[in-house]
This record gives sequence, C-alpha cells and structure tokens, in this order.
Amino acid sequence: MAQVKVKGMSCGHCTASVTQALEALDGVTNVNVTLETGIAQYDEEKPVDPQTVKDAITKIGFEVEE
Ligand SMILES: [Cu+2]
Repeated sequence: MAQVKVKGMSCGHCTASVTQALEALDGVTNVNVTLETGIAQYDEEKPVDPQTVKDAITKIGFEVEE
C-alpha cells in the first residue's frame, strides 16, 4: 500500500477525479481517496514511479504535499 497527500480537494467530485486519475495509471489498483485527510492510498500491481502518480494528480489541478 502506497499513499500520497493531496491538497486542494473540497468535495466528492474532487475525490472522484483523483481516484479516476490514479486508477488510470498502469499498475495502480485499489485506489482509496479520503476527502477529510487528503490521503490517497493505492496498491501497486507492479512498481509505479511516485513521480507518475504526482504528475497525474497535478495534471488535473490538485497539488501533492511533499
Ligand atoms: Cu470538489
């Protein structure tokens, strides 16, 4: 299980967008995004570059907290 902290989510549509963006990535599965904490958790079926995950999130308008 890997996780990233996402900044800028304000409602269920935001969490759905982030979930969708992460699930679209090759190797990423079982995505679970929590609005209250901003935590996006996911499993890796194979190694996934954290930068790829970060890019997918920033591309749709959110920030990843370092
Ligand atoms: Cu929203």
